[in-house]
Amino acid sequence: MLDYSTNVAGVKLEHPLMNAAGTCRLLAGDLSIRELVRTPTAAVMIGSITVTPREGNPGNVYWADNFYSLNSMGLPNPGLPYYEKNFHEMVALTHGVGKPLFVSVAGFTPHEYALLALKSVKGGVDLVELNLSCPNTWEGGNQNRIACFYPELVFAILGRVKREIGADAKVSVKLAPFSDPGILSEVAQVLKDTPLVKAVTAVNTFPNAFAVDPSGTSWITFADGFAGLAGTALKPIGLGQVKQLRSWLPNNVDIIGVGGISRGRDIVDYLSCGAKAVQIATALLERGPNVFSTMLSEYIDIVG
Ligand code: RRO
Repeated sequence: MLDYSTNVAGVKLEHPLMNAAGTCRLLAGDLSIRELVRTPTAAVMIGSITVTPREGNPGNVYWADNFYSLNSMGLPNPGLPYYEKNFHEMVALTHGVGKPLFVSVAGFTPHEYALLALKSVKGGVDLVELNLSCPNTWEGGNQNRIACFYPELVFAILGRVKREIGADAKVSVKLAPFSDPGILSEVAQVLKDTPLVKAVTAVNTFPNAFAVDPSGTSWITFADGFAGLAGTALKPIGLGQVKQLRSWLPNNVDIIGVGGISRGRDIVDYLSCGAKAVQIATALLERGPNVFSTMLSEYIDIVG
């Protein structure tokens, strides 16, 4: 038996491929935990979850073609009470098939991040991904800031979470794509200086992309059509972010690559730039759960 196993943040994975946040939120239904545990995904990632339930943004909030996807989902999820009630069963289901359960959490304040992280750890999840990069929430007509672009805010959130769950907890921080390498290096320095951070997930979608249909109307109807861009078009950006982060972060901080991964070749490319594992969202949403076995056999064909 060949060994394709890897390790992120001290969590062993059978191979490097798992689903990304934004693709699985519930115990039952479409792309639910029950469905994902029947696939060869290396881990099950749920969320992002928030303290209070959210319906998500109204209207057409997802669009994909061959080269990219756009979404303005707006964090739809049943909220922390649902997860507190169900973490036990979720963990039992995933551990029952030998997979770890990861949860992506999204707060609106440092306190909310800490609360979500604490309840997740108490619920028995194997890794908490702090989503500091959601591009799609608006309040009173104003778009919320994306936390990871503000090094002082990143510092405050990490400090608050560390106080609540301790520096030994298994935590990854999900970042947006940065166009300014200077700010990315500052944020990397903050991550490096916080022992809580065992991994970085790079990258989230590129904020406020826009596309029109042939009649000139935006595909996305919420927020004037602005939406996060993912899919194949994001891959060179994701690889560049992973490579920069790998050069700045110490070896005890792992990188989980995400952005435009849809073939075995893409997994190999992310690993060659320094990722230890990878996540898929658009490929999974577009092609369904069979995508894991297809991509894994392509990956194995390449790496032997
Ligand atoms: O829910 C969303 O709109 C969303 C989130 Br939280 C995120 O982190 N990234 C994204 O593309 N969409």
